[in-house]
Amino acid sequence: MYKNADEPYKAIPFEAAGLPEDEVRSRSREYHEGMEKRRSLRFFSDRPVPRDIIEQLIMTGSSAPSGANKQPWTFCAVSSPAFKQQIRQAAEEEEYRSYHGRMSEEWLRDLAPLGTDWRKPFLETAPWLVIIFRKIYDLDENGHKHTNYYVQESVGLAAGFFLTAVHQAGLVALTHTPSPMDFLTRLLGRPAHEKPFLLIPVGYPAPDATVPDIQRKSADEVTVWYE
Ligand code: IYR
Repeated sequence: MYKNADEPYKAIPFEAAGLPEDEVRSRSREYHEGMEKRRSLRFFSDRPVPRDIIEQLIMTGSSAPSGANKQPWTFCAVSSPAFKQQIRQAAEEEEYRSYHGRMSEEWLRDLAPLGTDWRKPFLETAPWLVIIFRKIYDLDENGHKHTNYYVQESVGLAAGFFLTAVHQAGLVALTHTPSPMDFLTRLLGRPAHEKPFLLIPVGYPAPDATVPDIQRKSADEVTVWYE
């Protein structure tokens, strides 16, 4: 629900961790080591994940910073087999068209190392599909529009926080982008000012899951220092 923006500035104390540098260093290293193990996975187990766990993961996603603290996102969490089946069917129809003509030759060549195709069985196997919507504006109870800011950036951050939480919890996820994605607005009955942003299957990995043999860039490749 829309929160009234006409609130004055009010500050409260911030609880600083105040850790020694060595502790900060070892925490940075350990966190990085853990995050380097994260992989996008396409092979899920059908082992159930209780709803309370998904809610915790969503609340970590929703703790992300956002433009003017508007939190311009909705997380739809789908475990209903009927909904998952409809989503898979609609996604595969779009993906089939994408892989058979809509995507450029260059795009298809770029995807070859990932081993993807139009088939998306994981949309039914994974116990949960979390679909993040971006809210281009908010509506208050009188139907008045209220602007959101940096919506793309904000929702990208929320998705990143969510994926991090999934990984830290010991679960796996895929950032899936069936294109176009408007069928999700229709199937999930979302209002027109909410646009699908990412479809993220979440669950346990299949016992025989594999991942593409690809590498991440090095620190030198992604960093420029100005000291
Ligand atoms: N949406 C398609 C294609 C796809 C596109 C990119 I960029 C990827 O990194 C992976 C897949 C699909 O999900 O297969």
